[in-house]
Amino acid sequence: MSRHDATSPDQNLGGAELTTEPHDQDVPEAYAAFMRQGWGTRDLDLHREPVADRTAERRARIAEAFPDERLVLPAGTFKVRSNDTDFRFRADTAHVYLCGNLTSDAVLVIEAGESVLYARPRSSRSTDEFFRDRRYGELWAGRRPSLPEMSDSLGLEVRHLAELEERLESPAKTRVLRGVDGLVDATISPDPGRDHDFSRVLSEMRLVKDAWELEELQEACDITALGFADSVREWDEVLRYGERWLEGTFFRRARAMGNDLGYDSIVAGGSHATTLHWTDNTGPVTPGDLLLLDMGVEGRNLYTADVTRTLPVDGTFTSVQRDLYGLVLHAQQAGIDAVRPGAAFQDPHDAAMRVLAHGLEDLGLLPVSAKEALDPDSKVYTRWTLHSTSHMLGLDVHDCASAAPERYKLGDLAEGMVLTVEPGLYFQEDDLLVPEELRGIGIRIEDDIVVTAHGARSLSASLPRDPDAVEAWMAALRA
Ligand SMILES: [Mn+2]
Repeated sequence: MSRHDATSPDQNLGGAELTTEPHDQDVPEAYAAFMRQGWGTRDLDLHREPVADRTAERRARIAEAFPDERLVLPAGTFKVRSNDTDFRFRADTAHVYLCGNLTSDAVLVIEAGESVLYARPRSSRSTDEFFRDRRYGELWAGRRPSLPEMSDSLGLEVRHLAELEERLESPAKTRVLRGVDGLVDATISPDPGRDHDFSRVLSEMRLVKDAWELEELQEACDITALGFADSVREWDEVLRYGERWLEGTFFRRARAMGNDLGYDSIVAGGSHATTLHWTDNTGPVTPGDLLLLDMGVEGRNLYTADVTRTLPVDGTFTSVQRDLYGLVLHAQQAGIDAVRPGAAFQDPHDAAMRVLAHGLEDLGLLPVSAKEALDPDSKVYTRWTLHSTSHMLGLDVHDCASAAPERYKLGDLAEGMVLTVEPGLYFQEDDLLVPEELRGIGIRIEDDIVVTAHGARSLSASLPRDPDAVEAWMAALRA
């Protein structure tokens, strides 16, 4: 069985085919034979992963939802960036949620009350893989944990990946989390209805976070706050090199204390802020402008923050900037105030949009009254607010994306859910319907809010939002 994944055609299962390059040196048999001998043993010092105490209960829950079925959840594999250069591997969210494994190519199988992780073992010294394979060889890519080491650190049975094919080919009613591993997808014939249902339940079981997950999200927010502070501390370099410097500064903090970024940072100076997902980050940072920073650290256990601040490049807001910023802040606070158990998921959005629509009416921009604009059949104010106010947050930045509408978008909030509240105002540079002084201004303020027993708590409150506090914070960091 060889891997036939569109993104990585030369992958292989169990080392049957080596991942090599045309410029690699020839390997005469004398060299290969010499390489295979004379190696000692060296264990990896792995601790038991904290998630290992939680995954058995999670697996029991998903098994209960689909009794008498085989559930298959791949970790996924590498994606090529260019030729033989891959993007850094990041395991699939549902896979991580259910077994905690972070290594590539592994596949979790849950069936009849038992779970097995099929994983790629440590490179054997009896084949050429360890010194010749660029993607999986130990001397190229590092030492993978052995199967017993994996089993100890994750707290479940682990078998060789080469045994997976036989397991998947034995008859059973099977559901697969599709779109993660091309080989697994190709091995099991699709049943769109059943597989969609599986994906939906996997999303819905992550809607409510437990205490440990909330701690992980808090830590991600705390590291994110440090990354924002790093950015302001380096303001002279930011002015010199522009958006690119900030992207690098935040990434350094994300790597130093977390796993990675939860998503590509949005570093948007001036009118770039009116592009909602400006991730080119190639522009200047210009005095007199605003700078929109939407950045989040993914922690070591892959929970991510998602925070936005809009800062005055000069350290102080102009009066026009301050007025608009105040309007967005007022809208955001109205949204946060609407977060409580039993409220509709849409309530924070509706609360924030009421404030923004009335603010736009006060600015004389709406072609109709705010009341009329807020009618679901009109929504004309959305020309300047563009996006929804909230999304779930967790292991994915847009978490639980496959949940049924009635459990998420059209559902109610419950204690333990974590969502963003992030209204914005965006006046495009070429928008002839707004006064010239507003064109090219984009403002968004975003915090990560956990639904508590009686209300809400912000996980990102350590970063100032109030305009006076923002100015004081910037001044202190730049001093
Ligand atoms: Mn967001």
